[in-house]
Amino acid sequence: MKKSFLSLFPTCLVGLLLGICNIAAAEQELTFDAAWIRAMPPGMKMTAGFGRLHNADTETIELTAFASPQFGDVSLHRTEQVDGVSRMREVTSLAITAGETVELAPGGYHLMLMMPVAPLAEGARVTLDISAEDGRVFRFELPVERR
Ligand SMILES: [Cu+2]
Repeated sequence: MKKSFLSLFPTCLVGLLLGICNIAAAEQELTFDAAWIRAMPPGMKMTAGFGRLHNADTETIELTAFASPQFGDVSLHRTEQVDGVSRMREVTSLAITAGETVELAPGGYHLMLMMPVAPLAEGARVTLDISAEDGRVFRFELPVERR
């Protein structure tokens, strides 16, 4: 019992070095809850991501850039109804006030992920970096799901 408890320490140190230990990712000021990426049908060159962005900080966080090593281009889009026609436009900056939650959902805000480096099967995970205007970068791991 005592031995297995102690053996956790070297394991976790290695985990931290490899970036797979959750301790380092705790207490982020920006959270992305219930986040997921839609699984792409074969041959599809773009997909969308959803979830709830929440500002747990005491000041406004202005999101200005989105990136993933698994996609050539990532941006934030918003679907709007214009004269009864649904269309998407890019949102280049999104300010989330302290304590505010912004929902990314089909028909509204969504991540637009284009030019996948490799096909992403259901169950894969996508690394997403969200940059703030003040230089902070928030990293998330999103599961690929078929819904
Ligand atoms: Cu879009």
